[in-house]
Amino acid sequence: MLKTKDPKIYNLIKKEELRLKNTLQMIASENSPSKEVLEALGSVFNFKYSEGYPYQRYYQGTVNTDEVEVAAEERARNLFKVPFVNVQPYSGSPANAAVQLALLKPLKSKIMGLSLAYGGHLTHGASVSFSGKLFKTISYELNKEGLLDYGKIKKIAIKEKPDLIICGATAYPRIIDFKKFAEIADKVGAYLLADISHIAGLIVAGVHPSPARYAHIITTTTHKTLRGPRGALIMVTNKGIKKDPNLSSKIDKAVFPGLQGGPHQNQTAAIAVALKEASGRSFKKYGEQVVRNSKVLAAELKKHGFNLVSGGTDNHLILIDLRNKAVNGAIAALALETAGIILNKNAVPNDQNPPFYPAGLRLGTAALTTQGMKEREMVKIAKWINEVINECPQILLPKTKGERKIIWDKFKKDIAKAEKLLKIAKEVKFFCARFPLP
Ligand code: DSN
Repeated sequence: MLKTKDPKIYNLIKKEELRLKNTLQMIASENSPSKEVLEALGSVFNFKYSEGYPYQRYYQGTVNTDEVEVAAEERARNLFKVPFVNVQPYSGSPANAAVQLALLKPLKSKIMGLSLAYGGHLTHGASVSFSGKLFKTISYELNKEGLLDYGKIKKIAIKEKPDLIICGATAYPRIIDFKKFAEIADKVGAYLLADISHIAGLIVAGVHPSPARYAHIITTTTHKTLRGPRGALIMVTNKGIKKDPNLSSKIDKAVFPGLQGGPHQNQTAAIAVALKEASGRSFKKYGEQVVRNSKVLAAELKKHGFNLVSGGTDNHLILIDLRNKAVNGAIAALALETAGIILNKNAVPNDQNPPFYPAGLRLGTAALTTQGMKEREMVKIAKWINEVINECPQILLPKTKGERKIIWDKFKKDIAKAEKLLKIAKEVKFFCARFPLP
């Protein structure tokens, strides 16, 4: 037993269970999968090497592994209504890397994606990631209202002629118009990749439009709103196959042997379980409730005087711009953690701050909704968030890194003792007891 054989790790697991139980999980990219998903994840499929694809492996003993991978593929194809899927990517970044390896020529081809500073992902062409280092890149931003400006995106695409346009984001609270992106990509002859990692569960639940008719390729992680284990899928659409009949086999080759070795088949089994769960009626209700909760939370935060990027939300996440409150995002995120509210600091459009001290906060309702919270609970949570932000010092961050660190370290010490926040943390703990983890 772990408890006796490795008490250190056992105790850390128990402490993490307690932390999850006693605090509000509002990181927009997190969720709690079911016990059944975790059972598959911890299963004997963890042992198995199975390089290759079902019925064409480089290792023996894959008779059951093949069936698991085929089941996951079949479930994903049915759920997302696509003709082809690869379920092997270890996570979202390798999935996007594989797509880029399959479609693009290093140093020659050009990627166009949403800028990291405006809610894009590292792998959408950010200069610090492989995608920005291996390929030419050009980014698009949000407009003054915090919205995707399709007219401007079209102009950039016509001028820059990218080979791959990526739509999808990690911090965009509004509906993404995949049809408009498709018109732009088609006009310039680019491939369109829809990275739906954040919204996959909402698409399945029918509360966000699907890109299946419009994109050539779709990638998604499986652990966010989709509520599975960590992992990812790469899907090729009918439109993608029409553009390039060899696209599916290019994707397969890019994942293995191009990028990865043996697939994590325990993860594949868990993905299969999650996909079955997501195809049920209750998952549709779940997705609807996620969005309802998000909208109520946004409306309540606005009543408390918070500025929200784009003015609100259509999906599972909200981006607060704290500049009118004169509180830095890093300061706010740590104060909220002290009060038992877990979310992340985030850059907002036109953010002049360094990335470690951005001006905003990103929060989501996917995990809270899994625990059974509804509109009433969102009203309460907005009130707590407001109380915490009102307790935050309005510190003007110094320009140099060293000076910022001194202020940050002092703040960390002080905030851990802030009575008002510790009182809220107690209330949060009591409140959370009514909403157990799955
Ligand atoms: N880290 C993920 C998120 O929080 O959105 C993206 O990879």
